[in-house]
Amino acid sequence: MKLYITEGSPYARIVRTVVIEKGFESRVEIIYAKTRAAGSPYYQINPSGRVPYLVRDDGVALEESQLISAYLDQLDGKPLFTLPTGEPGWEARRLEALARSLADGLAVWSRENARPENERSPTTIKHETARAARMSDVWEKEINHPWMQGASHLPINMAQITLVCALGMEVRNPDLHWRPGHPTLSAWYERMAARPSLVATAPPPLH
Ligand SMILES: N[C@@H](CCC(=O)N[C@@H](CS)C(=O)NCC(=O)O)C(=O)O
Repeated sequence: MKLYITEGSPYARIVRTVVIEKGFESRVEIIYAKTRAAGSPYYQINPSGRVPYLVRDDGVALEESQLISAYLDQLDGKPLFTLPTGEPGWEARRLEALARSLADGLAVWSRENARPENERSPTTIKHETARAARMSDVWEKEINHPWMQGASHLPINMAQITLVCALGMEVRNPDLHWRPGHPTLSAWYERMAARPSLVATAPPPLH
């Protein structure tokens, strides 16, 4: 299988982390795609131009990090990320959605930062800065939820992976400072980000 990614995409990082957690490194070839560039050859492969994108061995291709993660998880018949039933399952989904919401806002902000300076929208940046601050406050409390608790040597879940990939965007955005005032979240992040799959997929800082 081929997995198209960019090094800075938190969504691609979610899937790359799943690949490693599943032990699928030899089955999934990682390919760097050129996104957001007119005429990119990647558009011949994925017309939407987005990553992550998994092209299966049978040629069928999948978009969307949640779908790709679920597909990979079930591929060997030994899923790692099955959710509990009933209320604990809704809590797990709620927390994953909350982590994804933070990632979505941070992705919009990063996209804005990547534009030429005279095309950036101060209104959008202000909006996303405020959203990230509110969401970090929420996560400072939610991180105590039993579903989020974990150590780098315990099994990991999709809400935890998604939140690490969202918060890890700090190295790509010099104006994102989610740590001050959030000691519990910061300590949690340090613990979780030390996990080998998350170390291996950490985005390189922007320079
Ligand atoms: N909901 C999608 C989001 C994917 C996404 O937004 N990818 C961005 C990179 S972070 C992208 O490929 N952007 C390129 C473009 O918009 O042309 C997922 O979870 O996979």
